[in-house]
Amino acid sequence: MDITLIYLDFPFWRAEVSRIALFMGGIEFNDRRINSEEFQRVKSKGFLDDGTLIPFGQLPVLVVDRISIAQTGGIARFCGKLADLYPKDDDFLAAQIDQFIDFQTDVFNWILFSGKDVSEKQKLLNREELVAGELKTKLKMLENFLSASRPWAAGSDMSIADLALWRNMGWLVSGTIDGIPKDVLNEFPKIKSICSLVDEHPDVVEWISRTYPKNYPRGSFK
Ligand SMILES: N[C@@H](CCC(=O)N[C@@H](CS)C(=O)NCC(=O)O)C(=O)O
Repeated sequence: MDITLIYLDFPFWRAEVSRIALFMGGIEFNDRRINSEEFQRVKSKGFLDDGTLIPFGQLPVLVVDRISIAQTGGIARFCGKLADLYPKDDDFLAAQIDQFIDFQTDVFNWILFSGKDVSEKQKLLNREELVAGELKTKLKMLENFLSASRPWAAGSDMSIADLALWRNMGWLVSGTIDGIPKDVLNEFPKIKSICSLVDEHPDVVEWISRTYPKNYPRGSFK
């Protein structure tokens, strides 16, 4: 199987969950990173400069034997199955994992649709209000939902749910998002514990040392 994962040249969770799953599973793939300039130019056309199809004009895209597929969740599940980080024959566990993947999209959307200086007219949430209100409320719900007796988000083993949670929470506490404090996870030990376990996993450490720029603001879970 010839696999290429296409995304921009940074470790955002949408791509990272699948990149790391493939790496952990020892699945050979082409980690294709395009620059923002090319993406901005081609996204409305739906094709990269070399003719590769980008369905919906969005990234990530996975190309398997020259056939493109889009959407973070579907790509992550496919890569997760190849890497044994997502079940092939346990539909209920699969759904349990899916809920954590979809939650990451919600977190991203709250950030996307909020801002530092927003006017009443824009009807966007101010970041401070977001942090104190919806974000903390939902993170608390996530915290309460995670099991105290299990190290991972779903099931008894690490899965793509943990990879997605780790990377998106790392972005949240990285100090690079206007108005989101680095200590936003401080009240949530179970979330931090999963993120620390992923952060310390030898394959993840190896992947980071191979692909992340030095001093990349990954966020800390200590
Ligand atoms: N629903 C898509 C959304 C992907 C998405 O929004 N990707 C961003 C890059 S992180 C993008 O391609 N934005 C360009 C656009 O939507 O026009 C998914 O889950 O993969």
